[in-house]
Amino acid sequence: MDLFKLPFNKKNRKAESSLQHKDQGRIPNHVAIIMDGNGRWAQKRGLPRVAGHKEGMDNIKKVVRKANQFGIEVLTIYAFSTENWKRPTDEIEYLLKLPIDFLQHYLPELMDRNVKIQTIGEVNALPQRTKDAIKRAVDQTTHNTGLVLNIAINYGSRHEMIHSVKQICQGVIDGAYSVDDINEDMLNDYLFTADLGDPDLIIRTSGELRLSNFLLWQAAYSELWFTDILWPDFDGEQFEKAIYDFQRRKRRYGGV
Ligand code: V0D
Repeated sequence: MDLFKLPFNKKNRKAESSLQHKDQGRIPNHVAIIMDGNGRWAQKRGLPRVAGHKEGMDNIKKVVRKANQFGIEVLTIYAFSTENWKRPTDEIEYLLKLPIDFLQHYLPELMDRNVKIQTIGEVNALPQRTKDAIKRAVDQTTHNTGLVLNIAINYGSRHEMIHSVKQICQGVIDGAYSVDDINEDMLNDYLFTADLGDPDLIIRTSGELRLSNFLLWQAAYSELWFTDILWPDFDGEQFEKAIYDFQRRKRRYGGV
C-alpha cells in the first residue's frame, strides 16, 4: 500500500511524523523547488526530452509525500517559466498538457492526502483545456487543510513584481493611498505569493547555481540548496538531506 494514500492534516501530520524531530531541528514552513534536469536525464538515456518531462512529472509525488510527512506547510514547485515559451513548439505543447496528465493520475491521491493545490503565474495564457483541469483541481482541493502544493506555472518573478507595482500605482491614482504609504509589506501583498509567506529553503537540482527569475523578491533571506542530481533522480532521501542541511544552517536575516 502506497504511503501516498494516507490521509494527513495539519493536526495529525505532527503526530504521524517522526522525521521532523530528528536533530530537534526547525522544519521550514515553505520549501520551493526548481525541478531542473529533465531534458538532460532523457538525453543521457537516448530518449526524447519529453520523456524526461514525463519522468519529472511522476517524480513530484515522492517529494509531496515527504513534504507532507515533515509537516511542511507550503511546497512551491517551478513547473513552467515565462522563458519556457522560447522552447520548440512541440516541446511546449507537450509541457502544457502535463498538468492534465498529472491531475488525472494524482488528484485522487492528493485529495486523500488532504493536499491543497494552488498556482502562481499567468494561468490565463495557458490552453483552455489545461486551464480547465487546473481550475477543477484548485476548486476540488480548496477546503483541504494539509500541505499547500503551490505550482508556479507561466511564472516569472520580474513579471510578478511589475504586476504588483502596477496595482500599487492604480491604488495611488484611485486615491486609496499616497506614494509615501508604499512599503515592502504593500508590494508583498500584491505578489502572487501574498498568502504563502517567503520560502525558507529553495532547492535547485541539476547543478545550475542560479535562481532564474524564480521568487526573486521572496528569496531575500531564503537558504539556497543545490545538487547535481537531475530532477527525475531526486527522491525522498535527497529531500530529507536538504531539510537536514537547512536545519544545520544559522539564519540571521541580516543581523549578527
Ligand atoms: C515539466 C518537471 C506537473 C518540470 C515536472 C505546464 C517541468 C513536470 C505539472 C502541473 C510539468 C501543473 C499544474 C497543475 C498540476 C500539475 C506540470 C508543467 C510542467 C508545465 F495543476 N508537472 N509539470 N506543469 N513538468
